[in-house]
Amino acid sequence: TDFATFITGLPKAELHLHIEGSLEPELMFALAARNDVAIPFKTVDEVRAAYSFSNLQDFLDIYYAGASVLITEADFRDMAIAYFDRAAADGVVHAEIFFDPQTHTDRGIAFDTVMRGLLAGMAEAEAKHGLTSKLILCFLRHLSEEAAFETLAMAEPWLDRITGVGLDSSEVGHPPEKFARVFAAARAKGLKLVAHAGEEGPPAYVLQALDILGIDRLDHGNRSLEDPVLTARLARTGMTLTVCPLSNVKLCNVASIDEHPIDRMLREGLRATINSDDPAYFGGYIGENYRAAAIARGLGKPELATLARNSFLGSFLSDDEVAAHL
Ligand code: ES4
Ligand code: ZN
Repeated sequence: TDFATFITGLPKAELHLHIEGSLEPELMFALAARNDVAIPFKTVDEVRAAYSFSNLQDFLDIYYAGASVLITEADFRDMAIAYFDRAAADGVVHAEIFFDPQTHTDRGIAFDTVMRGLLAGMAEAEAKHGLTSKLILCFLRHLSEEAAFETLAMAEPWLDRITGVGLDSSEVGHPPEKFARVFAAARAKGLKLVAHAGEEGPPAYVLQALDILGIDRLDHGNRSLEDPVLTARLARTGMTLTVCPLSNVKLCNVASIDEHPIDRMLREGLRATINSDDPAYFGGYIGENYRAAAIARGLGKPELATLARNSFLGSFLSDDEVAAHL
């Protein structure tokens, strides 16, 4: 349709994408065979049937199991190229992608293997599609502060190729304040700071991410809407929210896409963006997230253009690079 063509044709940045969450079942099977890794599924259909979640932890258990097929540099490169090809087809011209090194280093995969593979995929995406990208290293919040510091130390030789650090995995019970010191250390190294907050956790976690971690960008942030003072502050300060509509539906953070608050976020003056989070698990890449949200919440072309514009304003590109995309 005309609407779908408009969305695809809108140049956009993707700011909330876990690269391990882009691993499609077909590639998971291919890598399992290539590496002789056992997975608890016989067919691709069986895998997809298992992708029914009632909360974040349900999903995370399957997501970490899926990542076990990633062994070699070529595996990380192939996964990244598959994502960038798909993103480019949806009109993504810039992507700031999360990776979870602890998911791999804890299985005995070298940090350098992960980096070399992802960087090879990123270079290929730029050559093939003109799609630029940046890396954001996420600490797993269900693990310790000490483990996060060890991960930051492993990243040290690569810091010129890592734009920022983030915080993901199980939110409730692992508040941002647990990572205050490692975020301060990352800031001192010149890294940008982002954190998942207000996905399942309360508005108080968003406040901690702002006031204790000092984040530059807020991942999800949905539950901020429960606190009018916080909402007004996020709007006033121009904080970018990386919202993921289909993720919110699949993880039961909203009852259905028809009740997604993306339009309310825009009306409240929040700098909201639309992103895919873990597209292989949540049923759609960024274009499908724009389409589903637009149809469900009656977003028109001006709102869609605002969302795409917000994605560049909220990116970690330089002011000149942002201006070139607007
Ligand atoms: C994630 Cl949706 C989501 N939330 C928290 N952590 C994650 N890791 C991958 N996807
Ligand atoms: Zn996420």
